[in-house]
Amino acid sequence: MGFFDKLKEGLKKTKDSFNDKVDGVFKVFKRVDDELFDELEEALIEADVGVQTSMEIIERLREAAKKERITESEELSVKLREIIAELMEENDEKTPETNGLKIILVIGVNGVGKTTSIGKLANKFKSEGKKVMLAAADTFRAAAIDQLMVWADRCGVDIIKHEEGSDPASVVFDAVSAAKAQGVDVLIVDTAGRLHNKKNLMEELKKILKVADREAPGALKQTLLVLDATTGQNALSQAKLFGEIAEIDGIILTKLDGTAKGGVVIAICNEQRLPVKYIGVGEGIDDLQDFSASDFVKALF
Ligand SMILES: Nc1nc2c(ncn2[C@@H]2O[C@H](COP(=O)(O)OP(=O)(O)OP(=O)(O)O)[C@@H](O)[C@H]2O)c(=O)[nH]1
Ligand SMILES: [Mg+2]
Repeated sequence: MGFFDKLKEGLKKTKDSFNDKVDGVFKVFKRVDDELFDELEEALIEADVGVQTSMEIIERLREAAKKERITESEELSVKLREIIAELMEENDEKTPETNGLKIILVIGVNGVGKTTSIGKLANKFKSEGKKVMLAAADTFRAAAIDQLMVWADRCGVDIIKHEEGSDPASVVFDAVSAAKAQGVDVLIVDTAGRLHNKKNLMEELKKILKVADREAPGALKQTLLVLDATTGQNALSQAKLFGEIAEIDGIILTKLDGTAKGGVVIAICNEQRLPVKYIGVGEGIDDLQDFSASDFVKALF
């Protein structure tokens, strides 16, 4: 399956929801008037776009309709797609490139898909010819370390691990040393997602970053927050919460294949001012895609 077909397939449930709710409005209301805008706003909220973002979209759409004298709803539906893509692209800065070491810290609450996404990322970078290493800094459970080992095996990349219960920052210390010694291009760090103690988690992440800064001052560091799309608006609140804990560079949005709530991507991009970098569209090793707002919108409608 090609890249775009896979995206479409992965977004099927979200697409159905959009078709049903949003496109439904365009079918019922042929003329552009206040009633149409009201119904459309309602439909966007129902499609998990979020209240604030839905209102913003409608505001922009109203302006565009007025300025461009759009009177037919069919024409307005084309405009809607453009506006959604625009809104999502506004925060999408290019990830800086480096010839040296890149350290990716992967954070997020339990079960959102951190470890799985790390496995998929490792595979992706490796297939691009990069030397990849994993660091098992989720030392909270032995099973977490084992799970990352399985992915390291599957991808054929090295992994640095300590015993269960050991200090995550010391795992990162060893991993950074090994990465430097072995000329690694990308070091990906798995972390524990226990959010029940916000302060501890914040301290833990800070310590990890401090070690990485000290041991590899020249390395490019990126913190990616993993969010589970099936949780809908809850993913949005997690983004807010983690934004208070760490400086986030981008989002990995997982499990889009299993949900009709994919509309939340639009709210995350817009309200959190955070770019979605990757999306998960399945459990397999190839089921992680670079995110493109324009492809997303194309696949959605
Ligand atoms: N369908 C689908 N399932 C996914 C995707 N990403 C992850 N999963 C599944 O989600 C479950 C949890 O994934 P993990 O990678 O273990 O999540 P985690 O964040 O590391 O969890 P903890 O280590 O317990 O905090 C697994 O069963 C994965 O296969 C995705 O894009 N699509
Ligand atoms: Mg994990």
